[in-house]
Amino acid sequence: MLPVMWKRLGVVVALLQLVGCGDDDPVASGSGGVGGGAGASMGGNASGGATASGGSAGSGGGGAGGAAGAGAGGSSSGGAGSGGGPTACDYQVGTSGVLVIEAEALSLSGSWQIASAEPGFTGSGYIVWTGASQNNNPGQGLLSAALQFDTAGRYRFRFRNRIGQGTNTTEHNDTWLRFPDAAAHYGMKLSNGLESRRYPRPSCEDASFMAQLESLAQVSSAGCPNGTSADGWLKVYSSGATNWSWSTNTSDNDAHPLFVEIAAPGVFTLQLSARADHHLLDRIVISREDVASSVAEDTSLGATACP
Ligand SMILES: [Ca+2]
Repeated sequence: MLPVMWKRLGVVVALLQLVGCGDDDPVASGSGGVGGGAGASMGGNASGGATASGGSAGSGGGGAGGAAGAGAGGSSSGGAGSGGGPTACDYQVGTSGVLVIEAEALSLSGSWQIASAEPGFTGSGYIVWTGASQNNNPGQGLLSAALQFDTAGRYRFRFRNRIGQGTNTTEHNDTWLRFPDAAAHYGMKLSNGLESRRYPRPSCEDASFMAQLESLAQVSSAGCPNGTSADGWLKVYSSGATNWSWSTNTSDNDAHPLFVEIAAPGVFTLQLSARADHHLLDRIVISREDVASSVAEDTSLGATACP
């Protein structure tokens, strides 16, 4: 048994190196090593300028199989509350298993602006990041909302978005995302019925955590996303669209849709922050995993604000 385990760990380490916690993430030195037990899926906080080097932040377990605990590590500057999340909610999952937010109704910060020049939006408009791109600096222009979940489970995150400048579909097409107090959030795509998962840094740099995930029967691969990620933030991008689109993925050139695990009913924080300039966000939808895309993407649904 032991030799098998060591072999498996070796494979995981090799895989992580292959996947390359890489290109423009300069430090990322720390080997995940012996993670500190269960705990948050991230250790950082959202207070501006932190650049989230690799190994140091207490990564911890995150929700392997939904079992491990939540508990945000650290306070967040956006009013999200620390140590377990907010109590009052802004939005709730509706009876159809769908939560809807009109982006223009969020409390904006930084250089986010409400606009309505591009036709085809829902609600009263959309938001656009008019500041400088924050390609390696998540947490700027922080947007937060408290979300009520009445049922534990896995939920898909997607936004209705479009590029707001030019016609190059790989520019002006991404925003940062994290769920600081949920059990886990990651990119997940199915391949031959098995899950490939891409966790944010630093969680994905914890080799023992990734090995633990890969030991789950339904998971074939767990690791870091291609491209940038830091402090629990995932880069979320659209591909191939110059019109309004639901395309919502992480991991460059290896599109993984986004999911969040809710271990128990309660209120959890959604955070977005600026990445690409001129990225337009119309609405945000979070839906129970069993809800069909045609239902989640029904633009006639109204926002599901808490009473
Ligand atoms: Ca809208």
